[in-house]
Amino acid sequence: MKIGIVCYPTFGGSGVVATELGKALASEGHQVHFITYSQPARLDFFSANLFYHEVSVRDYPLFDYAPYESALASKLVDVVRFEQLDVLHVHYAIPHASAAFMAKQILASYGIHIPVVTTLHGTDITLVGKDPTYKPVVTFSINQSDGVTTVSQDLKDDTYNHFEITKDIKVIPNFIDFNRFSLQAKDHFKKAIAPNNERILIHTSNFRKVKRTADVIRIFEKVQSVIPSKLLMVGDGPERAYDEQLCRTLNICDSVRFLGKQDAIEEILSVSDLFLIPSESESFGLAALEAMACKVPVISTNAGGLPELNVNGYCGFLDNVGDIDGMAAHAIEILKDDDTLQQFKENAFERAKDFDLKKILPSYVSYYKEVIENA
Ligand code: GMT
Repeated sequence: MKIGIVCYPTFGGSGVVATELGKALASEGHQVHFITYSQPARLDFFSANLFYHEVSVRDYPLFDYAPYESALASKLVDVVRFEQLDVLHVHYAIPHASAAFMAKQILASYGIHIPVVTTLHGTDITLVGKDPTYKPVVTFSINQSDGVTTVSQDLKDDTYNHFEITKDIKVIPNFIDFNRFSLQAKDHFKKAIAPNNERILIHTSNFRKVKRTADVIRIFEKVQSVIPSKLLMVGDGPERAYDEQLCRTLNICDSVRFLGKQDAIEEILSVSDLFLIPSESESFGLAALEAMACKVPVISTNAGGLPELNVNGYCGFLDNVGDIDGMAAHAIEILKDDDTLQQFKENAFERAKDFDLKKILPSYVSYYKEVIENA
């Protein structure tokens, strides 16, 4: 197949899923065309089946806001026509689904029919999409898609609950590529972070409010008062400055390292003992799956799609949003002795195998075929 993929090219979960999906499809012999405003973060190598088409937005003094959606729709028309694509797969509804609808209408005037698959990733529904600013456009463009997928059953339910959707939605969960995410020997790095063999806790995110990163710090503060440990905060975003200040207030700066954005996240996960993801809402929790693939158990909230990934008492624990005491107690339970920790680590790895790329990729391929046949 010739597949067009539209996504945010950043480190965000939806962009990562889109890029990894495109790479995997290309390695299976499909021709994959990424259409986005800059080179996707993880598309940093050459493959004969991978193409990148840049959407450039012409600025003009009249514009306070340059019209990206129109530029994207125009680029989609161009790429679909000249590359003769079979299907367009857009990740994150805003504004990709409506741009794809616009392109589809324009292409129809050339006698070209292009099926569109929209994958909803989370905040495009739970936070941004249901805001009245975007809701009519999001609802319309989901209903006009030829196929719609969500990354969890919970996000599917949310979509039906908050929007008037007439389409069937298929759940295809996030996946993990074990070729990249697996435990690596990084003893020198572990020694540098935890010279006295302290436990290492880790959080990775974009430090947005929805991630409740201050809860990470507060949970850690309780854990380190019982078990010698260190905390790695990976990523960057609006809450980081507050979190750094909170570490000072709690007098734990010596035990917390803010590492900023990191490419080789699997190396940092490889030295970690416990992943903390106390999010307010999380449609799936790809970051937690990446941790589990590297044998890191997970303390999470029971929000959104997290219960579809994290299995309580097996590969981690789930607590209510904001239950800092509960999450700290469960963290201590996992970290309290080597045997317990090792068991949770093995279980985390076993659970991650359910989301192996090799198992999930065929679902996308057969869904494309179904959508193309029925469109
Ligand atoms: O986690 C983020 O804030 C990034 C966000 C995105 O849209 O790029 O991630 C969402 O999509 C990921 C991939 O499908 C999911 O694993 C994340 O759970 C989801 N984030 C939220 O729902 C907050």
